[in-house]
Amino acid sequence: MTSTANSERIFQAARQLMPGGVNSPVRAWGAVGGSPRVIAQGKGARVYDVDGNSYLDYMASWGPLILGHAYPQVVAAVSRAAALGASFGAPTPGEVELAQVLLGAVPGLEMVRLVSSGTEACMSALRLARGATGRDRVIKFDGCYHGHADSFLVAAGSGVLTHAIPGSPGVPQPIADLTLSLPYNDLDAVRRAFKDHSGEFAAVMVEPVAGNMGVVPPQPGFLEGLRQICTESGTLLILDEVITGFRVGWGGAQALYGIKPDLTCLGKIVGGGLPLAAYGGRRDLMSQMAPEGPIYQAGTLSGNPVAVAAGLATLAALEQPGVYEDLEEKGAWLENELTRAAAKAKVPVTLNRVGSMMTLFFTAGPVTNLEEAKKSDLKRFSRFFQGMLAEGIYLPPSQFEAFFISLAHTPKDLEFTAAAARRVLAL
Ligand code: KE4
Repeated sequence: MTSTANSERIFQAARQLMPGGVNSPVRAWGAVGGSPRVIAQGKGARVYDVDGNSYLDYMASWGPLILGHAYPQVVAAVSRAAALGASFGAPTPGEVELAQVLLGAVPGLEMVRLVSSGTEACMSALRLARGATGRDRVIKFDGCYHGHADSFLVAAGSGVLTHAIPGSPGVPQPIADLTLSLPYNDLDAVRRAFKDHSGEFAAVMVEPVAGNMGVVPPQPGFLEGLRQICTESGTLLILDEVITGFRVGWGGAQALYGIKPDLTCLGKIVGGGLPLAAYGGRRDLMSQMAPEGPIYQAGTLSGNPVAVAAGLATLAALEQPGVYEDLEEKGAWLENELTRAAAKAKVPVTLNRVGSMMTLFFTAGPVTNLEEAKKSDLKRFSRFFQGMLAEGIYLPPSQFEAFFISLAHTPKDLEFTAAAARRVLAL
């Protein structure tokens, strides 16, 4: 391992210019310590820091890079689009094509709107739910993260969890009071809430596979129960598929589990690593968005043609036959190897996985909700993170995040990763 002097120098300079030296809190490595690597380049399954160190990347930029970095067809499409002009603030042919692809792939989409981030997608879907139902309250789940809009920073996951931020200063209490956060996978808690506040909920917003407390799959019946409760009470079911969309399958988690939401949020993969996200769903709901309807949402760069080009090229590659079988095979192989390595080293772990997204929790488990996820030994996780980094494996710097396998990870890469894990877990 060569030095990290350039990373440290650049990061120290960054800390004088940007809060915590980063443009998003989880990148600061607060939970694992040490100085974040400043990344200069990505290529395939690897990223390279400014000191020339190379790492097998399982961060995938928090999910989008399912093809691996600098995928040739994505680079070519982005270059072509950029040469035609970066943005017009006008309809473009690419956004129509991407909308058609999304509607063809995701069962719950009858109409869609493109935006620039998952936060924007989720906050817009909630505003639509509130406007369409005339109700104000929303249910979310502890450990789930739907971006940083005020209504969602209540018992949120991801960076809010990693940095143990209770909610966030700056969120007005009357806004926070409209959000009820319940334990994930706890249908009885949901039923009680609807009994106590029947007719008051505009929406239930849920990650159909939670990724922001670490990976926590839905227990059998959980999503089906939410669907039924929402249908019976005129509450809208919003699936936040910003991570799971095109990650766990071509049609996302809603196709995998056979759940038809009223609204869906997408992000990450649909932009191929560029700033593009989307929300959509039932036509009778989406048609209430301005200018067709009265509910307002807008964006200068929404449907940006360069980001759309990256998204179209990414989805074209994912639509090829065998893609998700390949990701499932790689995920299952690595899950088995990591589980065996931990057992051999007598380290209590729980590995939760859906397809190519997984989390190795340092707790005996099970991990079916946030309370159980928080039983993880965070010091042990940090040692694992740092040990794997020293072996040239780049994992997300938090126990409460997912790590991702891309199409670019080869069997050799996975074997290298498993061997590194055996050494690090045995330390
Ligand atoms: P963005 O605004 O970060 O594009 O998306 C927000 C969001 C919404 N919904 C889900 C399920 C998400 O996972 C996210 C963002 N995910 C985090 C990491 N898990 C982004 C990383 C970061 O905050 O830097």
